[in-house]
Amino acid sequence: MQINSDRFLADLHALRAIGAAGVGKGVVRPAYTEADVAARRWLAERFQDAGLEVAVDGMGNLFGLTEGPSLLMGSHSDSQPEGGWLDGALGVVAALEVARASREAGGPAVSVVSFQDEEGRFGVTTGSAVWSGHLSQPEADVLTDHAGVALADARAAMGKMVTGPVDPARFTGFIEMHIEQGPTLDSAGEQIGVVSDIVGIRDMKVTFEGQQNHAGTTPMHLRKDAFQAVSAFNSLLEERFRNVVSPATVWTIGHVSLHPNASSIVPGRAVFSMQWRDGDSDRLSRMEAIIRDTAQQVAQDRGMELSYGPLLGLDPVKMDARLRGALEAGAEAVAPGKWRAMPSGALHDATNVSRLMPVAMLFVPSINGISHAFEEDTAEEDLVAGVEVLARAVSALG
Ligand code: HGY
Ligand code: MN
Ligand code: MN
Repeated sequence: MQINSDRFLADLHALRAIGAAGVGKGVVRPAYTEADVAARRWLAERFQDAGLEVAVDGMGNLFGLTEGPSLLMGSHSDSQPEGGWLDGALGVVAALEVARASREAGGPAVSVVSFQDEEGRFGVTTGSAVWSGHLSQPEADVLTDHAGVALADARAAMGKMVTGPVDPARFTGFIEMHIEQGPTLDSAGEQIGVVSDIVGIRDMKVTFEGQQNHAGTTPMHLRKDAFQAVSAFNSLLEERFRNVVSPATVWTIGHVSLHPNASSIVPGRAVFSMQWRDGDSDRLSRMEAIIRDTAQQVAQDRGMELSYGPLLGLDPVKMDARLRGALEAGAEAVAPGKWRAMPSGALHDATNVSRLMPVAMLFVPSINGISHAFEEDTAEEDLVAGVEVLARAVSALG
C-alpha cells in the first residue's frame, strides 16, 4: 500500500483550522461544542469521499465503516479546553489515510473512528467508555462538566448526525496512533514508540463546604475558609503519598472552583478535581484511601463538610502481542535503531476498546514533550514516519 503523505498532511492542517485558537497550532474543540461538531461533520465528509459508510452512535462516536469485517483504526477529534492540533486528531487522520491507501491497494479492510469526549469534559474517555460497555448510557448521561452541564443535554448537539449503534463485533482489532505527549522520544532523538501498556487512572471531584463570610471582619481563628482547606489538603497529601508512590506515579489538582470567588469574601465552598495515575491498580487503591482519609481529617479539623463526586477510572492495560509485534516490525523497517517499546503515561481510547478486541498503539515524538497546551507540535517527517509504520503493520496483519 502506498501512503500519500501530502494528502495526509493537508487533511491534518484542514482539521486544525476547525477550532484553531491561541498561539502556534493551538486548537479549542472540546466535546459537543460547535467546533467539535463541525470537525465531525468535516471528517464524515472525508470518510464518505474515501468510500466508507458514515455511522454515528448516540454518544457521538463517529465511524467510517467498510463492508464486512475490518481492522478499526483511529483516536479522537475533541480537544482539551486548550489543546494542540495533534492530540487525537493525528490518530484519526492517520487512520483515514491508511484506510484510503488500503482501499486503493485492494485491501486489507480498514474502518476509521473518532471517539467522542476522549478528553473527559464529562468524565474519563467517555465516548469509548460507553461504546465498550464500561459505562452505561444512563450512568454517563448524569455526568456533568465543570459548568454543571449534563452529558445528556450536551450530546443533543450531535443532532441529526446520529445514525444508531455500531456493533463492535464487526472489528478484528484496534490500532491507535498518537503523539507521545511526554519527553522520552524527543529527548532521545527517536522517531517511533511502540506502546507496551497504558497506565491506570482515577478521577473524582471533592467538595469542602465551610462558611462564606466577610473578609475584613471575620477573625482568622473563626474562619471556615474552603480555599485554606484545599491548600492544607494538598500539602498533607503530598507528605502522606511519599511512602506509597513510585517515581512514575502522578497526581493532579487541575480544576478548582471557589464560591463565590471574590477578593473580599472568605470562600464558603471549594470544588476541585483530584486525579491520580499509575501502572499498578493496587497502588491506585492505596492512594484513594489516603486521599479520603486526608480530606476527612482536614474537614474535621476545620469543622467543614466534605463530599465526593463519582469515582471514575480505568485500570492499566497491556497491548496485544500480535498487533504490537506488527507495529514493532514496521518501526524497525521505517526507523531502524530509532524506535523503542514504551509505556503510555496518558490515557487513550485504546484502554476502553481493549475490553472488546485486541488493541495496540503507536507513538511519535512531541517536541519538548509538550501537550495539552497550544504549543504542542511534532516534526512533519515524524508524523509521516508514523503513518508509514501503520501502513506496514496493517499490510502485514492483512
Ligand atoms: O488525560 C489524558 O491522558 C488523555 O489525554 N485524555
Ligand atoms: Mn489524546
Ligand atoms: Mn489529551
